[in-house]
Amino acid sequence: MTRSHIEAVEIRRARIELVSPFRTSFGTQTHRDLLYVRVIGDAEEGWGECVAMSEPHYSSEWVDGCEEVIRRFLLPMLAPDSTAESFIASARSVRGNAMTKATLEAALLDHQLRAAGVSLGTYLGASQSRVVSGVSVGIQPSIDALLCVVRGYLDDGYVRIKLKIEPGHDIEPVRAVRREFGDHLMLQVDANAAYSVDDAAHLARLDEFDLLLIEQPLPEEDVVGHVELSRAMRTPVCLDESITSFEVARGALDIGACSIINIKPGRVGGYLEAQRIHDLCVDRGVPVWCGGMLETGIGRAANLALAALPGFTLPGDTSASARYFHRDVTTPFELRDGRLDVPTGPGIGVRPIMAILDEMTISTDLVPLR
Ligand code: NPQ
Ligand code: MG
Repeated sequence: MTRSHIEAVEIRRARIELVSPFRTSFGTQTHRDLLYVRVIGDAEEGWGECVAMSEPHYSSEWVDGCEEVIRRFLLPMLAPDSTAESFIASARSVRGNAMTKATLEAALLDHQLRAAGVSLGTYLGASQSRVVSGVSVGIQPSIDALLCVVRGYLDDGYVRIKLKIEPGHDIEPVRAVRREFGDHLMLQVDANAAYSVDDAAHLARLDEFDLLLIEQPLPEEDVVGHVELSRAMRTPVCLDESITSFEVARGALDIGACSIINIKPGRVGGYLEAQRIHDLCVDRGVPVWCGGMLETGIGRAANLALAALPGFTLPGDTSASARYFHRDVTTPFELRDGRLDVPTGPGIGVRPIMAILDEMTISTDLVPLR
């Protein structure tokens, strides 16, 4: 196996506008503050994209904090022959900071797999060459606007719709979409932790709409509350924010907090941890799907490799580039028959188009290995 020895790491900050504002129960996003890590070796390089937001609204991490943790605590762990596996072993000494670790892990994986000539999909155990694509629909100003946006995505070919919900904007939008598009539409909702366990009877009113699942109704820390909620409603409960590691996933399944898991590599600390959670869920007969964090092409490519594993039996939030961006930093990912192709080239299989990325770039800093 060919090797490439790490010489330096580039920290790059950039910004990209969204095609339209994305409103969730925790706020409205109009752009993405990006952090990329580029591992530079003597033979190859590797890219990783951080999924943390500008502010700690989805989870406790935020992108400036991630950059600081990478600089102060993670880069000093690297040696010229570091691999994703050796890095993740060292990084156990840093608590939390899952998205931060996942960023550097992804860049190391891309670097080492490029050197070895192996695709990330092959490395992780992908069994599918294309991945069925769903789309996440933000909270809209009116029911009419919502129906119009959903119709547009269905016309694009998306095979599953996820509606963002919050208290005061839940039963009626779901009812309207179900009525307009029929019983066969694959439909699910995501509350981003906006409810409390006292809302169980209210949330059970969603049962009549035959949703695929309800995602993260209660706060991240309230794993136990989801047990009670799961018993109070027929709609399957799926956890997103709460699942921060393999151990939390195992515990949540053991106590019956959820029957489906949304796997996001960033949220669980990387692709290796995501693969372990996938394997656990396959073992338990628990369906999983790959979430999304509005990644540009770098993160999106890596997510497609993961979503191609055999346990990913539900459509994910791995949408086309055009769902979020006018111009992606890679060759754009496009839907064909409601699916996206899993990249087959070495590593994540794509590279940023430097002329485009440079235009979006705010700063770059080259940090040599000590
Ligand atoms: C979720 N993603 O499943 C997240 C939440 C989310 C596709 O619904 C900027 C960066 C804005 C990350 C908005 C989807 C975001 C973001 C929402 C993540 O809960
Ligand atoms: Mg979610």
